[in-house]
Amino acid sequence: MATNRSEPFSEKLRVPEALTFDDVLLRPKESRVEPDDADTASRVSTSVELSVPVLSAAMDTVTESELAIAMARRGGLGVLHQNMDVEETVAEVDRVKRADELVIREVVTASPKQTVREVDAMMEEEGVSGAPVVSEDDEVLGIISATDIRPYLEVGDRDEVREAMTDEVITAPEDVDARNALELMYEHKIERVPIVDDGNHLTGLVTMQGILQRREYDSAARDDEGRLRVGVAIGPFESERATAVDAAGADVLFIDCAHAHNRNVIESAREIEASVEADVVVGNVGTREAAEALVGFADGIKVGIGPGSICTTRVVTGTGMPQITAVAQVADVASEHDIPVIADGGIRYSGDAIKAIAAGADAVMLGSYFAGTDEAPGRVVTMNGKRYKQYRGMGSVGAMQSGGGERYLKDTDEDEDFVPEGVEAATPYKGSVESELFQLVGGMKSGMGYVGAETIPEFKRRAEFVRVSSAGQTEGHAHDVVITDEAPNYSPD
Ligand code: RVP
Repeated sequence: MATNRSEPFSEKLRVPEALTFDDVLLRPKESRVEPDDADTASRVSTSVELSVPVLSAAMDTVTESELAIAMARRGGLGVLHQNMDVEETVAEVDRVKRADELVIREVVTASPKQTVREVDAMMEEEGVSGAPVVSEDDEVLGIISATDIRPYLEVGDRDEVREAMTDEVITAPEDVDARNALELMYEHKIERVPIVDDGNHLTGLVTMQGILQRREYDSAARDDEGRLRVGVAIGPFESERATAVDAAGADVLFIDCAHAHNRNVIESAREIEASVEADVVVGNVGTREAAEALVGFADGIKVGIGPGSICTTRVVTGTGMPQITAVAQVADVASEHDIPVIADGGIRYSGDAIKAIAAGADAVMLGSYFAGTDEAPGRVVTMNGKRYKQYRGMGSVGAMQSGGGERYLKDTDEDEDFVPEGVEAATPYKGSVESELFQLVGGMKSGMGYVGAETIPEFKRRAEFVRVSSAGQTEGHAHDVVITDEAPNYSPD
């Protein structure tokens, strides 16, 4: 059959160059910025700012509520994966939202008619050391603590709570803030303050322990109500999940698709965006044209076609875009519309993360970097004397079989008949996410120092790249030595 091409095929071989992390380095510049003074605050979507612009990937071996809580407490953001049903996802969002709440809403209460023994057992079971005593219609009648109960337990077990409780209760109104609550606690030497409405009905509880815990995380990512922020991955056509997690208070929805430059995906993402309150980030894409198709409605654009450590998209489909070029192309368009860009995948070192920002990203997303931490799901396994955790692509056979490969599934995929675009693997066990984040952010801040930029916007303006040869790459790694002690932020593998 004749083709209608007007250009010779050989013209296709005049190809543009596309670069990735190892192809470039940041050019050092005159600086007065000490790494400690560098401020990494940046946006992940039009209305969500983070003090640490780092996201943990929406993968079933990376982000569930435990890692999402740890990330948000330290200023980053966890994105819950979509390999669970909608109810479970809502429960996971809830767990993050409740983790550091100033006002606890699900309060363990006692009834005045219960015996002290019953209340003692209940408090032990619920893991609390005190409880407001309320009437049947939730009016606050008193408060009881383990110390109030102790003398009664010694004299008899039939005593009712009303005899043991403190009935002059210090309460606070709904709009109490942490400082006022703490002042009340110090003034009255108490550890918990029930929150009440105008009719003295219980609406919540503030505890000293909760306030002190919040203080420890002073740069945490919090919403307007002071709750930790959380992101959720949504399949491109999953409006039900989107509506449910939006109602549960999710802050950013990530329309999660291996190739978001697809008309059906874009149409559906646009509808989802219009129907929810949360910001909606759409991805993944890797070209200027894709960015142009998204800037009209997306609150953020996620970039990455094939750079992931467990991703085989490029070899299976022959398609992809080296990540530094992909980020820069998308950022060219997105920045004109003031829409944040997230560089997703392929980041192995802190240096890669800050290079992605120099190329135009506002935040970075990492999978393998966090999969080995305690807070990621899955257990530690030992192979050849080294400890690992499982890490698998969401387009791997295992993830697709368990329902999580939504982003890679095609209509033609039957039950066991997949064309995977990812592998199942293991990643070295790393301990707590706290030290991993410390190293990642520390390295990024040092990069800002070398370029002489105090803030991320300034860094993006000042940063320039140089092209690195393969000899230059070799020179950049530890070379001609035998490493005797592992560094916490570098492994030659
Ligand atoms: P990495 O940090 O290099 O491990 O990459 C993580 C990213 O890889 C994810 O955020 C996602 O965009 C991508 N991914 C996840 N699963 C797969 C796959 O199976 N191909 N790819």
